[in-house]
Amino acid sequence: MDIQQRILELRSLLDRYAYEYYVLDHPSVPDSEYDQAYLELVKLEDEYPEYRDPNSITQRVGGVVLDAFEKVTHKQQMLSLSNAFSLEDLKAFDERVRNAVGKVSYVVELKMDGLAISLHYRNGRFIQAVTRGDGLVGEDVTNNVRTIGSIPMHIDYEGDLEVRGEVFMPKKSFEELNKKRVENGEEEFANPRNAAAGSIRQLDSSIAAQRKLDAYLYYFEDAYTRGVKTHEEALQTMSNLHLKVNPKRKLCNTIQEVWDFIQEMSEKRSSLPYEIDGMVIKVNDLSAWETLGTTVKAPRYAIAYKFPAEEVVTELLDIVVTVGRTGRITPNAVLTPVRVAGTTVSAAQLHNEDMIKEKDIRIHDAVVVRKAGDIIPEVVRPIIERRDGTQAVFQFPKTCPICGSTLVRFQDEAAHYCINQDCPARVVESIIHFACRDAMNIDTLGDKKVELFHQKGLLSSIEDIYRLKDHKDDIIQMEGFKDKSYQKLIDAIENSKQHPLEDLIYGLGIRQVGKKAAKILAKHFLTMEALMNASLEDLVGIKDIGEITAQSIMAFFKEPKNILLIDQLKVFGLCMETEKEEIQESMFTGKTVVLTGTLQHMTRNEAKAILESLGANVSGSVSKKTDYVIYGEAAGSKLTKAQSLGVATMDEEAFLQEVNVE
Ligand code: 0OX
Repeated sequence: MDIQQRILELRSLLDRYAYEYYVLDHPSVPDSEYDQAYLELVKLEDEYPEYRDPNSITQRVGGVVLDAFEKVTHKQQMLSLSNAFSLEDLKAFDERVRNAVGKVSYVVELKMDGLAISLHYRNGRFIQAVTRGDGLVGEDVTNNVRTIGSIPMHIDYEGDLEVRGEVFMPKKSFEELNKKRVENGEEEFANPRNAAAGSIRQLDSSIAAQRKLDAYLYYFEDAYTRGVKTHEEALQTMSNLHLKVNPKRKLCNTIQEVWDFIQEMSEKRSSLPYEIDGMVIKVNDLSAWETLGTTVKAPRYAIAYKFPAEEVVTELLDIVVTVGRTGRITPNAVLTPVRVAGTTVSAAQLHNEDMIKEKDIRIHDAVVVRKAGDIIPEVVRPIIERRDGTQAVFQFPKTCPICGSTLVRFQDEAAHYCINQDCPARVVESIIHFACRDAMNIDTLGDKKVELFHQKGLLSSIEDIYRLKDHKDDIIQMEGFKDKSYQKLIDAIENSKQHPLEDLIYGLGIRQVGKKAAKILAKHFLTMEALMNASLEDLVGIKDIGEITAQSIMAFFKEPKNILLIDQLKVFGLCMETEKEEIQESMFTGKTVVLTGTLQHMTRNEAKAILESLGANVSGSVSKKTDYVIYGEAAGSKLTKAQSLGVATMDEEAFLQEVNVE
């Protein structure tokens, strides 16, 4: 037989086997038969390299190594979803939909907790996969997506086709991966979503191939213009093309039916082989999608219902306090380790004394624990009925657990502070903060190293970081250090000197001065010297700098120790000034924007100032020339006019996200 023909035959046979195995979960042949065909294909492709094809099933093991991912602009924005948290929210969504398009039915899908992806096929061949990115521009992860067994490399479709869906890591793969990482002394992934995202962003596709990812597709681009009438039909069409679509979904005629299905799946959630973080409700009729349209970020024809955070019960073994860089004392609950939302939790922050008292949390209580925002563990409440007399009320310490000085609780503040500036815990924490990613980003100087160097007397203050290069002999003798790792550390420290002024201001750890305030201060004063010489009036005169922050900045620069620190850092050559900033590029640059309605987080004038700083022209009336209408509560005719003219509209939440204001 003709070699090329045999190769094609084997490929199509193996594609079918893969479809049966990964998509249908129902293989028709034993592994041995698959292996036989696979080996024959490998051999032929080896012997006849002229017939190699990146879409051949043999290439699913990966091997391409990139320097970086190419950026790709999505042909149509990849939208995200607005959120609902209750039946009331869903009823409001239903009402909005019915007001616009009349009676509708909904397709209710599981909300996969993975990362959104766009797949491109041309004349039946897979050609590109792009991550969502910021919705407008994503990254080309084609090579990594090729390694996902359930994504077909060939489909029966002529012309161009884009489909979108979610790449995820099944629970089983996640557990196996973390087990291996522990064995290899590597850090565990916090949850399957992070593991999936980390895998899809591997520059070496053979690593992605080992990660056992899967994908469900839920969106067929341009379905309506291609004659598809409903979302259900779009899903069916994709399924017929061998694209993997989640069969666990339901067509519902009322919002009550939607709610019942949500309850049903919420009960089954823990037994599913993958993580879901909610349900997605989509209008079924695609002509209604056209009528409803989208806001700047999300479609109006769909909404995500987010499950409440998972709650579990465990025992609170003890409460220990830690000292932060500002001297703030944080009580922490030590817990019997327990699995919650995908990871094992053994500690949770308790915030302050009042919170412990208000919730009446006692040592040896059975407590309800959950993860706030699915990340940070918190104690929700004690289970009082489980008390057996062994529980003890926690006595908040009177002295610092590290330096022994008396703790202080300022008026109107819930937290206690250790006010000893030389408290070793504060010194260590302030150095860790200075080196952290958001500040000077000395990534080779992590928590453990700072503690070690502090213990050995090499780091007693922030400026000592820039003296570490005088201690080569001491450092390379330490466990875990070699010539090379020492050099990496010193290089990272040297590089940090070029960091912009705003990072340095943030790194100083001035109370109340977070990333945003540091940026505002750098932009306003342009030099460290000008900031140090600022008066209280100068500071409170800056938009977004309040009285308390201004006081705190004044207090910081009054301290001789801090002035000395900055002098030293200047001598070491750190960047102490910044250029006057040009207009920041954003989606609003050069656009005409109208503000309407009552904004909740700022006045309209403040929003206008932000927009103008981004180079937007803020206008008072809506016309065809308007690019965006940003609307708050009780928006009236301007919003209606924008909608009728087809001008893009954006609610306050989306606007705040876009301009990074909380
Ligand atoms: C999910 C999921 C995400 C398509 C239209 C706007 C959002 N995480 O499972 N997104 C969507 O829909 C897109 N559907 C889903 N099922």
